[in-house]
Amino acid sequence: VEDVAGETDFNSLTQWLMTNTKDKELTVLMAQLALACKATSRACAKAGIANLFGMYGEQNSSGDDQKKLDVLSNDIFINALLKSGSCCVLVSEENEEPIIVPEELAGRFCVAFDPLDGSSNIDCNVSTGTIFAVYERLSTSPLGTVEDILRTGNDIVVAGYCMYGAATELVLCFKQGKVERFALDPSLGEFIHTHANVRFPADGGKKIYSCNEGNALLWDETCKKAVQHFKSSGYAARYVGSMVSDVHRTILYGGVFIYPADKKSTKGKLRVLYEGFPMALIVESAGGIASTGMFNGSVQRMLDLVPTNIHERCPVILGSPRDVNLILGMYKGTD
Ligand code: AFP
Ligand code: FBP
Repeated sequence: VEDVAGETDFNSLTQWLMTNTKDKELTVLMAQLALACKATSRACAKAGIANLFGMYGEQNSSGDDQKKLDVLSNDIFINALLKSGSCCVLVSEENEEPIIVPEELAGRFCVAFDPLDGSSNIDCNVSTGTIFAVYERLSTSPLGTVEDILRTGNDIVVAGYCMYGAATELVLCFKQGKVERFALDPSLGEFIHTHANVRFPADGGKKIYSCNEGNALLWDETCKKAVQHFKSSGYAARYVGSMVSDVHRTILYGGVFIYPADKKSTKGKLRVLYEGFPMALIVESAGGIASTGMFNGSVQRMLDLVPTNIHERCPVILGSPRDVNLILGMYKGTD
């Protein structure tokens, strides 16, 4: 193993974007998103020292209590995206209303994002992440509109997440493209391309099921039966409680991540625009399956949902075809 200091040739995100994206406005947008991820990574790493643990004292669009780092990371992303000059509509988990970018700063893209997902994990130094989806606007009016972003996941131009874990990793997927991994080199302050064309393990990978089983009594019978099946088939339970970490592990190791609807949360917990859709595009592009399970009377491919509200929720079943198909088969009555 060579010392990293001996390296002389770096595959940076900047260079990767310039080679793979012919669209200059999109390249600028991606560079600003990466900058915001780096700033958020730094804030998470210094949180204990800089007195950034703990509550901010307000509630966000979901009625969740906001942490200081939720507010800080949200400001970081909004400022970076406004300065890109490439965005016309921004939707953040932390803002009840969409931000319609003023004409003098506006560009062609709309971004939905959760600036710091899993923030209930922050104060005990467990991984968190940012999740985002980029759309290209439809309207030709001077200002973007909410309809520009209330679209199916099939219209996403770029989906990505950044994980603030033992290392900071950015995972990107351009439409009809491959899934690419970049790791932040803290000494360079640069994301370095580490893995091209990330795919689920071909055989379904490790036998892992991932869900908040504390809710099991509220689940439907099929979900209970599926998890019982995994338990009796030698599966391991793994659940971080940060979607980015749980999905990242599911893609790399295999298995299934489930956040179902239940008797209390009849649409599940996770948000369509900035959790379900971007993760679904990445999972499908890596060879996995992302479904809602039984939802509104049918089993639906997640990317086909048509959201009618920017903070809409949906149930999530995603992972290796081996495991997701087993659950979907149970819903369809074939298993
Ligand atoms: P927080 O940002 O409030 O921690 O929520 C994170 C999250 O939306 C997602 O990252 C997790 O998968 C999910 O919640 C965990 O939810 P439970 O606490 O209900 O298991
Ligand atoms: P690894 O280092 O092999 O991952 O083992 C970790 C560990 O010893 C503990 O950190 C953890 O609490 C436990 O295994 C998890 O075990 P299980 O796989 O039985 O859930």
